[in-house]
Amino acid sequence: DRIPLKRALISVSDKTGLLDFARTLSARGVEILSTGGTAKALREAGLTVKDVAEVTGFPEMMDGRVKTLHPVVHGGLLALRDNDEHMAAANAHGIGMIDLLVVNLYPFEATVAKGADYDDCIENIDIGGPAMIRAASKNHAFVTVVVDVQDYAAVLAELDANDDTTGFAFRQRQAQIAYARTAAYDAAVSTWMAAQIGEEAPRRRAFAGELAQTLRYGENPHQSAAFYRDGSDRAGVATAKQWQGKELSYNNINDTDAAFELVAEFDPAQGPAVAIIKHANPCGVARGDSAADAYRRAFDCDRTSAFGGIIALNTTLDGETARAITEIFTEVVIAPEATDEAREIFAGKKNLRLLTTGGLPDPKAPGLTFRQVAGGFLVQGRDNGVILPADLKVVTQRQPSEAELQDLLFAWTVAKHVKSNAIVYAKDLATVGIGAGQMSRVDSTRIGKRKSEDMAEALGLSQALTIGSSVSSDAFFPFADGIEALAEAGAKAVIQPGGSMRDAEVIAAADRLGLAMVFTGQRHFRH
Ligand code: 93A
Repeated sequence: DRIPLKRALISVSDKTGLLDFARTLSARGVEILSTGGTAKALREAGLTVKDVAEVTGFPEMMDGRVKTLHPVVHGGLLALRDNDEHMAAANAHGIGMIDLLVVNLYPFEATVAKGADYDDCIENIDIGGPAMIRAASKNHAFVTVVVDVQDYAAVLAELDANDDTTGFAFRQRQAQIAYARTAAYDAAVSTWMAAQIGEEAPRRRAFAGELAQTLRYGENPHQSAAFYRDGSDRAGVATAKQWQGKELSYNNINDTDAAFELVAEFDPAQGPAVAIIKHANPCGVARGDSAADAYRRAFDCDRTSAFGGIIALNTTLDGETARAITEIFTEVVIAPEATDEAREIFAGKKNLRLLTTGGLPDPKAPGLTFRQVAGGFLVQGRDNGVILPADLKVVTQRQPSEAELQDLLFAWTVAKHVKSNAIVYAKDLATVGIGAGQMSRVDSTRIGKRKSEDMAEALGLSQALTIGSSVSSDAFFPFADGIEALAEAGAKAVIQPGGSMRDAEVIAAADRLGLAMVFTGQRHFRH
């Protein structure tokens, strides 16, 4: 299965590493065919190359749309060398075999990312490149294909170790990588086109991703894992700059994302906000007069759980906040920016990872989320619902006060980022008790209350922090018992979607217990 490498076709948009690679191939006696720009670059470096145009007998035409789409090229890639008829056809038509195909595609994804216009994006859809890649990959019994500049070294190593031949296993692996590339490429085109025609619903969509990082393991050490980028420029963990600390793990990435998406809900123009995340749920979220103040108030929601947490800020990480954070062990801090002073303080904590994103993601932006099920996966639009004061409907006799209204909206926003059933108690724009991920809403209510009592005790306070709080529920209360549990915790105001069959009973209970309650008309399940 060893195939000697005699003739290569090189056609690359990204010319990184090209000259060294081609020079080494040349030195090993490999004949090089090439397209316009690639041939020019090689010639300028003093290498001998043959133009594909010379082999096909056709010039590159139509602005380069037709360069390599010719039987002389595709016959040379697809012919089975051990098939007499194939070889007779090749001889009859003057088709020479191509043993190595090196192609990287027109930079479609990068063109879209830099905001190019429609025609520019269209012109950057590569046709000849994917056609050759797919042909060479199909014929991996004889042909070696390379689609990534990072694989040049592996090709040379394979040749080195095997007397200038490639083995079947190597070619097969390269073909597998190549099909991943063409599939992702077409998916990127389809995704872009969906955006052009305003097709937001995830119907008839292909999904693209580019490997960003092979992870050491997944959620648990016996699970393998990798991190893919989807090519979007949404500010967040996938596009952030990491300043220090070891590689993020699977769980770190998941939690960092949850943390940053949550704080991004809070407009920095209205002041700093900080979220602390554990197991993808917030264990403290607060706004504050300063970032440090917001951090301390978030920390005071549940100091026990905050240990080893992931912290996100909606504003610049400054020195004072960095100092406060380093008082306990934290895994990751993510913020739009960090001051030099903050970075210096963190530099002393080798295990702490610091990420900066340059900005905040838009909570209202469209997008898709995925979930695997056995035999398939679910796709939905991201939960970009945002409630404004004008959307609220007061359903009780008592109106919420202005301060309660602010806390209700704050708690509502946090609850959107808490696993269902979610109950969030808030006071003065800080969470004071969070009940997450319970099968019964009453249980979430009780857990939030209990955690608040534990914290009050730890802080040496005389009463639970939930007394006088405002509470959010991510979905409606099916029965009045949830409202009764909230009143027992000392809550004074409630925000929830409404829409239960027993809304009347629930509202009557709130009135009886002296609570103010508002309906949002929108639900925020999160599983
Ligand atoms: O416009 S194309 O789809 N038509 C072709 O026939 C074709 N053949 C190769 N683009 C084509 N290519 C692409 O040209 C390659 O995939 C590569 O990205 C690029 C290299 O062009 P140059 O050598 O002129 O820089």
